[in-house]
Amino acid sequence: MKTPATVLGLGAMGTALARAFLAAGHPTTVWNRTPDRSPELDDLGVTRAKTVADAIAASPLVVVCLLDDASVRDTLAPAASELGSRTLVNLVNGTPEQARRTADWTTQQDAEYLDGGIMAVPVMIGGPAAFILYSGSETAFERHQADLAALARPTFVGSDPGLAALHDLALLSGMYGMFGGAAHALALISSEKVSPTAFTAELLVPWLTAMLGAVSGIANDLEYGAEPGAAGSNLAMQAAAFGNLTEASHAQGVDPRMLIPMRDLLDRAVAEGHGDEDLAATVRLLAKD
Ligand code: FVH
Repeated sequence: MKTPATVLGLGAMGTALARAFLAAGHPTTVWNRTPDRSPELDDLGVTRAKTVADAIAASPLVVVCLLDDASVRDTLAPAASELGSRTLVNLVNGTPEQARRTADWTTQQDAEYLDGGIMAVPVMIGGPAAFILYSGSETAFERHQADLAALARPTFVGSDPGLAALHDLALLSGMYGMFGGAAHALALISSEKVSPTAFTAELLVPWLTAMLGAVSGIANDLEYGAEPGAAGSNLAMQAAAFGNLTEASHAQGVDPRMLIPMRDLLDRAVAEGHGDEDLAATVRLLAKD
């Protein structure tokens, strides 16, 4: 028999997680603050617990997928005595500090703790592109790795419980930078009679895809140092050209707010003597704050 699993929280993500456990044959118990949410799970054979304590008692593997850190604390505290000898997997978005605090609290309840960062949207859960980052108890990860694979590809990033959140937030930072840049690009292109869909498919996506290669170059520079003469696009040149982005945005009636922080960072890098270096210099400036 597959390991019984409990899911606390039936929002969009918790529902997808419960559905994936059921699809993989895990006896699945759920609890949600608002009862009877996601009725479609009933036909799939889910067991609904009336209380958090009953839900935790039903399974050795307990997955929490609530809104935020405060809702996790409020939900688990009254049922703390049920946690002993179980593995608590916290997939709620949070900070490394919150993860470490919840890990300490969970260990005090004689339970094992894994923190997780879901790198997927609900529709991707159970599919090949989804992955979930885990940190915390390596023993618990090894014990439940096959069970957790029902949700998404499990990737262990270290025994410090804060590491999954750190990786998660770093990946989301990259994602929001891309979305912010794409939002500005689309605002700029929409200031003239240009088709946003054609622009995106034919130009923006291929351009961003090509530029992803440059990110690996930045990482190599950070880890191994710059290759001599490698700065083919030095920062002084980039800072000089960047003014055109903001000036043209104003002229087209587009708010340049997404671009200002990058412009300021490039200007600072040049002012501090890094004009002949590449973008790794901007990472070093950010990391010094
Ligand atoms: N959905 C997504 O695209 C992202 C993908 C990456 C990971 N995130 C994180 O997953 C957590 C849950 O997100 P969600 O999408 O399931 O969120 P909602 O659909 O808004 O559901 C929220 C659930 O939390 C329950 N809840 C809220 N506050 C409390 C509380 N004080 N006590 C107990 N439960 C609470 C809520 O219950 P109800 O409103 O139905 O009664 C839902 O079950 C989240 O950390 C994302 O950042 C998702």
